[in-house]
Amino acid sequence: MSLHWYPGHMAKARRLLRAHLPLVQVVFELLDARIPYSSRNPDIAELLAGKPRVVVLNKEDLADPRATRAWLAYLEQEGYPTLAVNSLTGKGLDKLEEALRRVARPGRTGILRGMVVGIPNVGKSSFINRLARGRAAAVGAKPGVTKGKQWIKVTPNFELLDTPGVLWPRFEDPEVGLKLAVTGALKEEVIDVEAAALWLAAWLQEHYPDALAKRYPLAAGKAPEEFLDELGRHRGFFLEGGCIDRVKAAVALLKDFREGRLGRFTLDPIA
Ligand SMILES: Nc1nc2c(ncn2[C@@H]2O[C@H](COP(=O)(O)OP(=O)(O)OP(=O)(O)O)[C@@H](O)[C@H]2O)c(=O)[nH]1
Ligand SMILES: [Mg+2]
Repeated sequence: MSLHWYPGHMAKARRLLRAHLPLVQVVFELLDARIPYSSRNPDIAELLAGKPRVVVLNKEDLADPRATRAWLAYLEQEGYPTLAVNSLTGKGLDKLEEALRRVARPGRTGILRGMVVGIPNVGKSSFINRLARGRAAAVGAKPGVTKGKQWIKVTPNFELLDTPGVLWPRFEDPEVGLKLAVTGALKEEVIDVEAAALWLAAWLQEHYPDALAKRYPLAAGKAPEEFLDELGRHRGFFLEGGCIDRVKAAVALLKDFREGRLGRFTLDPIA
């Protein structure tokens, strides 16, 4: 994975979080239910130390339900109320009120203010929109949609601050970078799309051997490279001169995975 992706606006976003922390009574830490470990920003853990926190495993509809149950139990053990949520349908949000009651009290004005933080594209704006029952915040399938901060009134006495996604400058473990790439947290321009897709195909073959062949019968018995070529050929993705366009095939595979068409997967095992 490229090491030159960490943009200046991320440092700015981190400063924004720090500056607004004193204004809120609670922080919603949004994690991607498919990668609860890899989507956790180690930089932010330090920033949030001591602040009341609710952990939200978002996109639960895309994660393996068994793994989600195990992750919920594990994160609760850390002492944070933890919910598994689908921000598109609202599934799981009924548990929010009780979680809040466990950790937070409104401020002096009687208004409870919360800050929603998490990596790019994890669904921060969607989560807020669902709670506010409207399209209060801009949402998009690409990382980096929310550029600045925005306060949204969920109810007359509950307000949420939407913030831009924040990553950290270096992934100690290259698998963390690959998992962030395949789940859509990194901009397509800064990742090696083909390497990410090949890694995903190999991962699926190892952990859910039937998943690829179920969606793509042509994948049966093929190594990842060969599978990607076949997929490109089958879809008619050719470069000028007749070579298979493996990048286009890679993008197609990643899109299917991100939209849940291959099934529900959790890429992070509990340590
Ligand atoms: N399947 C599924 N998709 C979701 C869920 N929540 C959000 N999404 C999708 O994820 C994408 C990103 O959502 P956003 O709400 O823009 O994410 P964000 O964290 O605000 O992203 P940035 O502002 O770019 O940091 C959009 O395509 C959403 O429709 C969910 O619970 N399940
Ligand atoms: Mg956003």
